[in-house]
Amino acid sequence: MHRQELCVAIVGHIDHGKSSLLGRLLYESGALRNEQLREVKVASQRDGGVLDLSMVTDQLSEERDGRITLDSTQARLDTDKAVVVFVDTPGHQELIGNMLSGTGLAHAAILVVDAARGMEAQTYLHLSVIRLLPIRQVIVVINKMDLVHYRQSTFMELSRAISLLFKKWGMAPLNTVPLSAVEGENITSRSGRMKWYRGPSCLEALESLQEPDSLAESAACFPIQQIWNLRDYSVCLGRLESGKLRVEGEVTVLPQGRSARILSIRYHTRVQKPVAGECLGLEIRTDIPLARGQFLCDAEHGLKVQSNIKLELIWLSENPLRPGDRLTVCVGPQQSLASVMNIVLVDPVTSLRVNVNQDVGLRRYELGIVNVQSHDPLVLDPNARILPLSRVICHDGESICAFGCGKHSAAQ
Ligand SMILES: Nc1nc2c(ncn2[C@@H]2O[C@H](COP(=O)(O)OP(=O)(O)OP(=O)(O)O)[C@@H](O)[C@H]2O)c(=O)[nH]1
Ligand SMILES: [Mg+2]
Repeated sequence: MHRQELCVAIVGHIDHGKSSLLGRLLYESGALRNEQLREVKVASQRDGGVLDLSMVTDQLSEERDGRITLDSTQARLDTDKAVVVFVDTPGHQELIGNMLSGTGLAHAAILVVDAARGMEAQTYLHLSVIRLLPIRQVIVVINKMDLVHYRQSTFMELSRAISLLFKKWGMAPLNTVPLSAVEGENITSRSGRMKWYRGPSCLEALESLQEPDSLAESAACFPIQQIWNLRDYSVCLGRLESGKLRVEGEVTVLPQGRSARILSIRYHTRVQKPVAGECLGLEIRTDIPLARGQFLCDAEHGLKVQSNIKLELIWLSENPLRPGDRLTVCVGPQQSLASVMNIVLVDPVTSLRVNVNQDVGLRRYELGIVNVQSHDPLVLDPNARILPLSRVICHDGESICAFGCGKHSAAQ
């Protein structure tokens, strides 16, 4: 049976045990090579003797010496039921950029919470990242149950609080799994020390994740990367992000909203039915000159072209964002300068919204809803089915200053 690869990001507050959990999962599933295990054993001996499985992914000497994950790393687990590519991400607030670059690839996430410490600042911020991307399948893991003597009441209290938090954001975890990464309880098989728990082990929860949605079912979307406008037709190169295209099919050119006909489809050799994710050359006939940054879409595309845009952002720059500021908004291959009209500050814990203090502005690592007027109209997918047309990055001319998702104001 063909099994699709599923990419799972492991996120959560610093030191809550993300790397230890991943190392333990790989170890107990027999996915570690002998030399990998030998190397981790030797490194652990130098460091006190107890096998430290966080070193499976924390391989840099700075990571091992500082006992902290600095950058995202990947590890693969191939079981009878699933093929999972894990992305271990750093929990330190200052490393949110590295956390984002790893998490952006994921189809699902494990949110790790320390049983003894409960939810902390990055638990909330990472949940906001998951929501904005959006990652729709989330497993919550309550780790370090050994530190609370595997008490059911501690687990119940914490899992209730986490479920409430998810609910505030219109989300729900698929499972909430109590475990101990260090003592290896409830990792690949049910724990004898938490007989009160009736749910799946961590591995069982992972194996019941849904495979990624087939993008072929969404509307066709082909961003134009390169173009040659010839006398009778145009040749465009790009990647089919979603949906299907066919020779002689009618498509709409966005943002202009003009129609075009596909004369031929080329992918090394002539093909008739390209699938989502493939890089293609298209011969197109239309009555307007085509340019990089435009899109070819199904006539029934559901996408919106607008300049008045509502962005939900995590602000990353040291310089706060204030109404009246200008920034460059990037959505897939499109970018436009935009003026900030107003900013609403969102509390990642309570989900409450207040108008931002205009003198203070939106500060680093804060979450905000920012209304902007873009100078050029942008194509966005308000339903977040075509991810490159929903995710937004902003830069201030020098560096990336925000990450988030975009919605047209009318869609709110
Ligand atoms: N008692 C106990 N300690 C744990 C458990 N899991 C992890 N730890 C300890 O918690 C500390 C942090 O573990 P890591 O796995 O490095 O945590 P992390 O979430 O990957 O940390 P960052 O990547 O830096 O955010 C280490 O000292 C681990 O040994 C657990 O189940 N029980
Ligand atoms: Mg780590």
